[in-house]
Amino acid sequence: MKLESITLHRVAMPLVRPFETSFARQTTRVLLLVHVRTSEAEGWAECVAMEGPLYSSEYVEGAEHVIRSYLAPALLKATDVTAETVGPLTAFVVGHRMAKAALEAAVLDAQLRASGVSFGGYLGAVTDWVDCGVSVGISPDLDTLLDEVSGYVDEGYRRIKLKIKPGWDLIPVYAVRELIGPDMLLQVDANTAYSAADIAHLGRLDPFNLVLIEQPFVEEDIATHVALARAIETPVCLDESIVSVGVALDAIERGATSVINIKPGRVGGYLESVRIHDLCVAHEVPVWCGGMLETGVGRAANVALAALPGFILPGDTSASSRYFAEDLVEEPFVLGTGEHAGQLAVPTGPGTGVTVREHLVRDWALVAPVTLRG
Ligand code: NPQ
Ligand code: MG
Repeated sequence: MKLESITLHRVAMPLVRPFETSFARQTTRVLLLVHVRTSEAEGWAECVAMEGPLYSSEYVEGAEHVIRSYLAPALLKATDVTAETVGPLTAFVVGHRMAKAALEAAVLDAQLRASGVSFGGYLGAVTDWVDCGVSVGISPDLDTLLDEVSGYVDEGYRRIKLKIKPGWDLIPVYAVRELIGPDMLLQVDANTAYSAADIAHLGRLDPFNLVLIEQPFVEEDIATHVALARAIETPVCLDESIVSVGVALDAIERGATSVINIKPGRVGGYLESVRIHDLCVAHEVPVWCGGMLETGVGRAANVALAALPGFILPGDTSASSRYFAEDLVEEPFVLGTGEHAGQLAVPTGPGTGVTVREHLVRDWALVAPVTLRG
């Protein structure tokens, strides 16, 4: 395909409740949407970078800048752009995986719409419904936390993930385990808030029968994750550290991670996500799909990815209503009922299968859109 233009939209959406992690408290999701026009069809994608460089080094204005100055010019001057060529064409730029992933996903959406294939069909989905978990922020107090968790359990979520940090760990985990009972899946995510000195303390989570502990130490520190994995019973799962299939292989071989969280933005796209998925299947490492407070645009693609066979744990693929009162797409993600309680249906239409409500993109824009042409 020939890529004719790339339009960047910076949008702000209020969250239904503040979302607090060990690194930030967010009340609004500021996000970047990428809209491409090609010789064949149009495509949309969402860049998962946060407003500020707090989860990773990428952030919305940085992603816009690297797309405008480096990535878009390389793609707009190429004669044949497909999802498969976006990676090679942008490989000269070091890092900036979230920006690259958004471009690749937008091109993939256009290409699949042109050929009438869904994301799930293209990526290799094997199920029509995926199991959903929910990520629960750090609360001002225990009562608020338990109220929030009860609400999610009532909604049908199949797994609870608690955000933890030093000073907010054993007590909330104990209280939530008491509330939800011994059988419900429960896991924790520290977003790098601990250090090697906390290994014995983290071992005190073992009695709570957690599915996993996610990313306790800084992303570059594989060795301390190896030490933790040897010292405690709870499986260790890396998120921030896993930025490519190569790092995933290294972390698996070293015993730093026995479960992997795949976030397409973090690893540079859906194609790299499938490569990590395939690696994990070969090594019998369970995977699950992470979340970055996506609108329906990014959520649709994530739900399709989560339908691949290695995704055996429920993901952070929650319903749209977990984060937003109103979604940016005409088909908000709503949890199923009956046998599909706690699940989301994998979209079946061409591309992501969702339709962007462009008037909302205009109404919620923070700045005028920018269109780049060759
Ligand atoms: C995680 N996500 O797994 C992240 C991190 C995260 C669903 O827990 C704004 C945008 C705020 C993206 C806060 C979940 C965010 C964000 C946390 C991502 O580590
Ligand atoms: Mg995480």
